[in-house]
Order: sequence, then C-alpha cells, then structure tokens
Amino acid sequence: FTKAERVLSIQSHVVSGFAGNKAATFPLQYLGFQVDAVNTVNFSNHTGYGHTNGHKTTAEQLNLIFSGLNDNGLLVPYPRILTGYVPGAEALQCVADQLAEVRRCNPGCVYLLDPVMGDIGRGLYVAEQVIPIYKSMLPLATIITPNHFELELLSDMKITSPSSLQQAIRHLHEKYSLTHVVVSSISLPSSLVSRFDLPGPPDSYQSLLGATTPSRYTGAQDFSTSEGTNLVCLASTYRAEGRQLVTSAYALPNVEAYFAGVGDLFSSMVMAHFGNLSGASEQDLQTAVSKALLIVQRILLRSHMHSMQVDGDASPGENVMPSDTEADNENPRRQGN
Ligand code: PXL
Repeated sequence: FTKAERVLSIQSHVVSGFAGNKAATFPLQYLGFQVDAVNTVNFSNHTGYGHTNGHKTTAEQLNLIFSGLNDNGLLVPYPRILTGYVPGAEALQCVADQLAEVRRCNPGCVYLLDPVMGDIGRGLYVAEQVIPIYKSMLPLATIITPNHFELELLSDMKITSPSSLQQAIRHLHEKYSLTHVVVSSISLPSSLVSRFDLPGPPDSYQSLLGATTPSRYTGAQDFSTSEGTNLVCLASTYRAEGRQLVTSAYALPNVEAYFAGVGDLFSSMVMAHFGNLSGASEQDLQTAVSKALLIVQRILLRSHMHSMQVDGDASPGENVMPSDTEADNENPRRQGN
C-alpha cells in the first residue's frame, strides 16, 4: 500500500478490549489505510462478558454524522466501506439508507458487509429485527462475510452438510445478486477436510501457513458428526453467465480458546486485501481471503501462546490483539473475563 487509501468503518467502539472498530482500526492503519471510524456503540467492553455498560448510537445521531460528512462532500468518495456490529434495527436501517445512496453515486466503491448477528456458541446478540434489514442490504455489498450462524439466518436454511452449505451460498448469490460470499468459519470434521482436492497455493503468502491452502470441495458426506473439527473458511465467487460458483475452501487448525473480535479483524483484512476496486474475479477474492486468514491465524496463535504464559490457560473472553496480551503482562491477575 503506497498511499493512504481511505476506509469508512462503521462498527462498535469498546473501551476495554478489541472488537468492532477497536479490532479493525490498528491493523488497517498498520497496512497504511486512513481509517475513518463511525462508532455504532460506545460500550465499556464487548457483550461476551455478560455485563456491558454504555450506549448505542441512535439512528438520529448516526444521521447527523452522515449528513455532516455528506454536506462536506466526504461521504460519497470513500473507495472502501466496511460495516459490522450495529445492534439495533433503526440504526441499521439508517446505515442501509446511507449505503444505498453512496452505492448509487459511487458504484465502484468496495463495500464489505459483515452481517454481525451472533455465532453458533452464543446465539443471536443483536435485535431480531435486524435480520430482514441485513437481507435488504445484501444487494449493495461487494463482499459479505457471514459465519455459519449468520449464513443460516440470511438464507433461512439449516446447514448440516456440504450440500446444504453450497445451497445456502448459491441462494445468497442468486437471490441478492451477490458476486462474493465468504463464509468466515464453519466447523467440519477432519475426515471431510482431508477430502478436499488441493490445487496448490495461489500466492506466496500461502506457503507461510500451509493450512490456508485453498481447495475445491469434492465430497458430499454429512458433517454433523462429533469427530475432531477443523475450522473451514469458504470463499465463493459467482459467475452469472453460467450460474457457476467458484468456491475455495481453507482448512485451519482450531485454536482451542475463545477470542472475541476475530470476525471483525478478519473482515477488515479481507476488505484491505481485496485489491481490485471494480473486480469481480475469484482470484481477487482468494488472494484477499488467504492473506486475511494468515494474519488472523498468526495473531490468534501469538495471543493464545501469550495468554497461556500469563494465565497458564486461555481465558474465555480474552481478546486477540498483541497489545492486549502486553497489557496482561503488566497486570497478570486482570479480572473480568
Ligand atoms: O465481534 C462482534 C462484536 C462487536 N462489537 C461488540 C460486540 C461484539 C460481539 O459480541 O459485543 C460490542
């Protein structure tokens, strides 16, 4: 990255820890981006702690921020926009309306929509009314990054097998004219992962982390079994001409610890590495996803190793950024996880 490209990042702010804009901003700045953050909440900490204080930015307050940007001609020209955690329906509708207008005026903008709603372990952690709003926003997005839980909510399908997974992804591409769908994490038994057909690394980043070699899935076995799991990330690009999906799978070792904000870090890194602003090619997506996975995996492993050294164990709710683990060094008996 040679120039400071601007990114509008519409996500949460937490005082302690790393989620939303707190997880995305520094890594994006480190890559040379100028990050303009709209904070959708101002919370003491992320909601995984069980107790959170603070406030949500209202639709009216968001509208003031957006109209201020717009009045100065600052909103429409963003080359990249990222949206994440917006827990309330009115606020999300306001973001949706703004995005529709930006898209209309600047169709070349890369818009990464992370439909942050929950995960398999914790369930839904935003208002239920955001689900139809996210569905209405999908046609605006260049890339979406749902996890397993969010994919089920958006597609109204239960995902229990590779074929239902493919069906759900195809449904989103076709119903909402989506070119790129990235399923950020899905659990698969290792026996299925070994049945991926490995075509070889597409770029040098791959060789740094063998586990992120993309692969085309060939099997059709049910995966609702209890054997050891691997995390799998799927990147899918739709070629409208032949109604063809080009899907790559990336198998990752499971890090046996709970980290918050990983999805937020991942989506920001996919957006950062999606090089071609008007691009619709599967290579653009594959490159972005491999690089993002590599970065996330390295940060996770380092944080996990560090928290093991500090606590002798990985604590639930522990965050992912190295600076957080450094803070632990000074205060090893930190409470509140
Ligand atoms: O990682 C998603 C997220 C973002 N922001 C806040 C959260 C969560 C998930 O719990 O609580 C404030």
